[in-house]
Order: sequence, then structure tokens, then C-alpha cells
Amino acid sequence: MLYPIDSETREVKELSGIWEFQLDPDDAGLKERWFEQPRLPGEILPMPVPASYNDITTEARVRDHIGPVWYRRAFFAPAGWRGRRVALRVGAAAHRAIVWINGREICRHKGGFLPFEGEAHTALNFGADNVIVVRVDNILDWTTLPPGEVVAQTGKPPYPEGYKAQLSYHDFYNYSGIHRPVRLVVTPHGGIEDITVRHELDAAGGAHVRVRVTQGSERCRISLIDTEGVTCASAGGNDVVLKIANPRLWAPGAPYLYNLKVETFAENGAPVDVYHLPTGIRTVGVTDSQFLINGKPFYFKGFGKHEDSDVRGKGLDEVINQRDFYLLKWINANSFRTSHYPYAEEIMRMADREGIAVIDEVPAVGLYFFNDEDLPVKSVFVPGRAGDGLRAHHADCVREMIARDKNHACVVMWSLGNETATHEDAGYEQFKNVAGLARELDPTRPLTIVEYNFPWFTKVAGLVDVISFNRYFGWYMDTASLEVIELKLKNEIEAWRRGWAKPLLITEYGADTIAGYHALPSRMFSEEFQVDFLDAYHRVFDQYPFIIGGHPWCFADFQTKQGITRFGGNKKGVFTRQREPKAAAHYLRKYWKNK
Ligand code: GCB
Repeated sequence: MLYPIDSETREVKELSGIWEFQLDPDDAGLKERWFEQPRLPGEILPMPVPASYNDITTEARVRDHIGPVWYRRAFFAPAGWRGRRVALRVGAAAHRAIVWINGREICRHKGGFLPFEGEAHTALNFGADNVIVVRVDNILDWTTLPPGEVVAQTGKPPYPEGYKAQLSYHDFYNYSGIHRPVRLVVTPHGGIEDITVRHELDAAGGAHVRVRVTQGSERCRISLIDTEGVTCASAGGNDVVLKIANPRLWAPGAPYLYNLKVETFAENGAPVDVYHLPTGIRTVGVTDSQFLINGKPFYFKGFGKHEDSDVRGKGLDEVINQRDFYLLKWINANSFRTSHYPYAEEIMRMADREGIAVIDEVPAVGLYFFNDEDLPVKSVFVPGRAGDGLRAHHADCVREMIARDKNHACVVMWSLGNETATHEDAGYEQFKNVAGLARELDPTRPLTIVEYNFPWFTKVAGLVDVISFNRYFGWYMDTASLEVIELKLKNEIEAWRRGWAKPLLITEYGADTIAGYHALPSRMFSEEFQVDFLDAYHRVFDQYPFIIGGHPWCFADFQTKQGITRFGGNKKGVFTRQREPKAAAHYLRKYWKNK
């Protein structure tokens, strides 16, 4: 799925700004056909798009709303768009959305973290005002990712009339609304639908860039243009291999992006469409103990992150995003994981430009029940929980994520899930299916599944190229006992290695830390404890050549649902939610400098 851009033949109109907004607590809007009424009912709340709606107003009924909400705004469609294809494209809406233009349904979608679009030109009034209405439903159930359940009581009765609670099993706030830009994308009819780029390097250092274009005709010209504007290679056809003798490669810390220009023509030779795709040439691969980028060993230094910031929640925030890339470089990081869902396309484009490697993760999170022993307790992959509906949605997310992100040089690995019930036979079957699907859709990138299960429980390690696991010895297990970390971690690492000769990545380890709280000797929640904790892990990692990196949890503090273990959210950030460093940030900066 192509990112919307302006070009010689394309035009994008962004519908960001303040929209009209209304809650629909009784789910009356569809029955009452709010999508074709002259206004939304009741007292309208002004609401920015893109943003989560939860933290903008001063009202708990908005923040804690469970169910559908409605957005509405007018926009002008210029007369010059007549005769062209106009798509309405939503970057992401959490978690189910339906879009109408002038009362006509344009598209609907499930999944809060990936884009969707529909054809809008048949519904538009050109040279006139138009109205767009979007219904967004934030309910998590056993067919969504992450999953959840809405219940009428959470303990012993009595409960007030109409009480309901959204249960879920993952650790980030269920921010809701239109999180990423809504755009009208104007293109020629029969224009370029999709482009797939794959790279190979030959022994002499030359690159073979294979480009496939999907569109109405086979008449294409495909050119690779360097940053000076020089065309390095060019070919006619919709499935070509461009050969470059001395390519400038893309690498973490040294990004180089060519402009891949695709032009299409009608049968009579008249130009139809032009698309420009920023393209980094690089290869990725694994051995039994290394992760390779352009044939060289790569050590992952970075974080699991979240899209999360004050006031706007999970809404696209270019200011915070750019700050995060400055911080990643300052701290000598080279990578992050899109824990626990695909991030905005704007972030992926930034990572391409900034030279940061990304592990791209689907929202298969919250598929595990924990107990005090951290042993699996209740089955997850059973009918009524992760049954057919959820499994099909998991596959859809893999499909949509790869379709969206396959051309990003920054994406070096796909993650098919985080902390799921990989010990269950049906869990294994599910991951076998989605791993097969991912390999079929993209044979070029390694796969991982982020584990919470210990090596002696998991059934899926044979399916992946890189073994990734999250571990909290000294925090959730053996709380406060830093002295157990070394022995327990070594025991586990060696068990993984005995089981599978594959590179090992530690995708989470961390301790909640209150910025400004100090203790000597260190105590839990102090800045000193976070440093001691991370350092204990690193002393172990450094002993094993097949460990290919460590991503402390987490980049920055983030919002979670309210609960007795979360004071104002999860505080395992190395940076605060406002993106200021805790002591651990200075520690990591030094540790990673020469790593
Ligand atoms: C984990 C999860 C992450 C949580 C983290 C924590 O294992 O993958 O989503 O936020 O632990 O802090 O509990």
C-alpha cells in the first residue's frame, strides 16, 4: 500500500484539524443514521484529528468512554478533481471505523494501527462542499488485537445500572479515536497501485534492485535517482532489475536513500502516473549467531517504545517523534521495536531517513494470562477467546503490515507477536500459519516472535530466525533481588542456546523508575536502581557472542490503564514521558558508545 504523496500526477489533501465530535454511549448512531443527518446530535465537542480523544477534554465520560464515537467535518473538493480517482485514506483509527462521504459509505476497517482507504470520487460533489463522517469504536473483544472483553461487573454485585468495564490483558492505555491523518488522495484513474522493491548485493559489491509495479498497464519506466539528481539506472517494464555497480548502501547510522521514480504511460504513450519512493539499498540476514546488515554483524542497541505522549495520547505527534530520533542518536541507539503495534507511516519514513533499524511488530499482544508464578494458567488459543475470528485478524494484521512497510529499508525484521501463549498447541498452529504467511509475502526479512515463555515452555522457537525474549528477573520475579539476575539469566540464555542454534535478542528488561527519586544504596523505583538493574543484565549479555542486542524496556514512560501497580502509568522509561533523561539514559549512552 503506497504512502500518499504529491507528485507530477498526484495530489494529497489532508483533513487534519478540528472536527465535530460526539460520544454514542447507547450505540444509537447507526440506527438513527447520524451519517446522513445535517449535524451530529446533542452538544458537539470540538476534537482535533489526528489525536486520541481521551485526554483532550476535562471529562471522565470522554476519557473512559467504551463504545462508538462520531467525528464529522466539511471539506471542499475542487472542480479540478473531476474525472480523477479520489481515495479517502485513514492512517489509523482505533479500533473499528466506518467512513461516509455525503451519506455514502466509503470504507470500513478493523484494526487500530494500520491504514485503510476507499474510493471517494463517486460520492463527491466537485467544486462544492462535502461532508465526511467517521464512526470509531474502541471496544476490544476476542476478535480484535489487542483482545479484551466488555463486562457488566468486575466483582460481586451490586453494580449501578448500565455499569460496564473494558477488560484487557496488555499494558498500555486503550487510547482511542482517529490517531493518524485522514487524507484525500487524488490520482489518475488506472494509476500505480503498488510497488515492491527487493535488493540483492553481488560479490563485486554491485546491487540488483528488483522492482515490480502493479497498475492497469505494463508501460512503466523505472529509474533510480541519487541525491544529486543523477539517474543511476533506468529500465522499461513493470518487473525489472536495475543493476548498479557501485551503490551507496543504506545502513543504520549511515542512511542513504535513492529516489525510485516510477512513471506509467497509456497505450498511446501519453504519461499517466508518477510515484517517487524513497529507497535504501541494503540486505539483511542471519547466521546461527549473528544478525547481518549488508553482510556485516549488527548489534541491536535501542528500545521497545510506544506511540504515547501527553494530551494527544497515541495521536501522530511529529514533534515528539522527531525529538525521539534526536534522543535515540544522543543515547547511541541504533534501533527500536514497534512494540506492540505498527507505528505511523511517518515514523517509518523518519527511521529510513535517520538511519535507525526497526523491528516491526503486529498488535498480537495481550494473548497470555499471567499468575504469580509467571506460569501459563488459562488457555488463550481456544474457542471463545483467541478462536477463528482473532486468528483471522492476526493474519490480516500481518498481511496489512507487510503490505504497508515492505519497502522500508529501516525494517530489518518482522515480529509476529509479543508475549503470547506460545506453549499451547493451538498457539503453535497459529504462529506456524502467520509465519508461513509472512515468509510468503516477504522472503527477504527474518522473523521473530517475542517471548515471555521460558525456553522449556515455548513451542514456536523453531519457526523463527531470531529468538527474542522479555525478562524481568529482579522486578516481577525475585523482586528487588539484583543478585539473582546473573545466575537466572545465564541459566535461561544457555537453555535457549541448547535448544536452538539461533541468534538471541533480549527485547525487554527494565524497572519502574520515578524521575527524581534517589536512593543510596539503590532501592526499587529509584534512578540508581534502574542503572544497577540494567547494568546487571548487560554484564551477562556481554558474555555471549550469540546475543545480538538488548532493548531495555522502555524508551519513555507511557500511559496504562489505572491499576494498583501503575502510578500515573508505566515508569520503566529511560526517558520521562516528556522526553527528559533519567540517570539510566546517561548510563546507557556510555555503555552503548563503544558497543
Ligand atoms: C512486558 C510487556 C510490556 C509491559 C512490560 C511491563 O513484558 O511486553 O508491554 O509494559 O512488560 O512493564 O510490565
